[in-house]
Amino acid sequence: MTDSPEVPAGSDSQAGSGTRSGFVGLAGRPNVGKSTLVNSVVGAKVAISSVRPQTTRRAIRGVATDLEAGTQLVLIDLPGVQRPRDELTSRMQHKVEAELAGADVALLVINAEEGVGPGDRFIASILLKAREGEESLPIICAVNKADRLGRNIVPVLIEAAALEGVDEVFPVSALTGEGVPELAAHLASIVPEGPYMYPPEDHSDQSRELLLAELIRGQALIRTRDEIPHSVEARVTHIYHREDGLWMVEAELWVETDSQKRILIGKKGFKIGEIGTGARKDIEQELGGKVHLDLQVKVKAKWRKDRDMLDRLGID
Ligand SMILES: Nc1nc2c(ncn2[C@@H]2O[C@H](COP(=O)(O)OP(=O)(O)OP(=O)(O)O)[C@@H](O)[C@H]2O)c(=O)[nH]1
Ligand SMILES: [Mg+2]
Repeated sequence: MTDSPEVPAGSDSQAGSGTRSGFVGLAGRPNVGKSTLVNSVVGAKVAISSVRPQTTRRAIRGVATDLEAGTQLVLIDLPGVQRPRDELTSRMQHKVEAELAGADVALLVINAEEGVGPGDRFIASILLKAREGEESLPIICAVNKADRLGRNIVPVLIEAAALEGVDEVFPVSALTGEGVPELAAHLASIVPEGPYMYPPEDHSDQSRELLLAELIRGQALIRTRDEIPHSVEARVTHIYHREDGLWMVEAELWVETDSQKRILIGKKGFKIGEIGTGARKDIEQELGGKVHLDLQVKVKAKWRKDRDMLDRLGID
């Protein structure tokens, strides 16, 4: 996606003269805070985050445009990388490699609290491999969760800078926003010159159905434990804006077994009620109006291993 440097910026008829715009692929172990960082740079909840590893399943693009500076970052929030275990995990990993191959900048995210470990080195090596195909791919490292360490972060910054291929290191806290503007400004300064790739008012490339489904899945993730979070998928089947202004949203939550379904529904429907209420609030925020959410729990045995199902869910 990197434009050839010989082409002068804005040389086509598009508005874009003097602007910079590019794709930033985020790579990192599960749970280091990639999605939280994307939301922080974008300034809106475009990607769900949770304490569960492997929260992100699809590559989601968050768009951050600074009209004053004339820059647009398209942040690709990727699933956390780890050894493939099943069809879902292995698809997620392939997605990461494919997206990185097309990125203008790779952003390696590390958890400051845990320091640089073998998993981070493995991912750094994937980035180096991606760079082989694209000579100029800069590799920037964000050492996240800086709020947890204070000044003790310095040794981690040094370890990160020593990783092969890493060009620059930034301490950040995606949660408090500390260090994020500096990181974003640096990224904006190194993406290629060229016109914006998304309308400046956009925050995300996801369809409304997908974004709302993710908000529902996010609530299911934070309110369940053990094997449930990995087995849950959400789908929005219908969105309808009634004349009286009420949004009607119909959605399904999928699990793989009857016992998971019982857990998700809970005693007297308590759990699903809690998930529904939380999701409704998130959806109201997103749609900017009152919402009626109709949420059904369904058993779809082995959906995570079913290629057709993964295709239909857009996890490719
Ligand atoms: N203290 C602190 N917690 C953070 C920070 N950034 C993220 N977190 C927390 O870390 C957890 C994981 O965040 P996510 O953004 O879901 O992580 P991720 O890297 O996208 O995870 P996967 O999608 O599973 O790969 C959540 O509980 C976040 O609230 C940070 O800067 N400081
Ligand atoms: Mg994530």
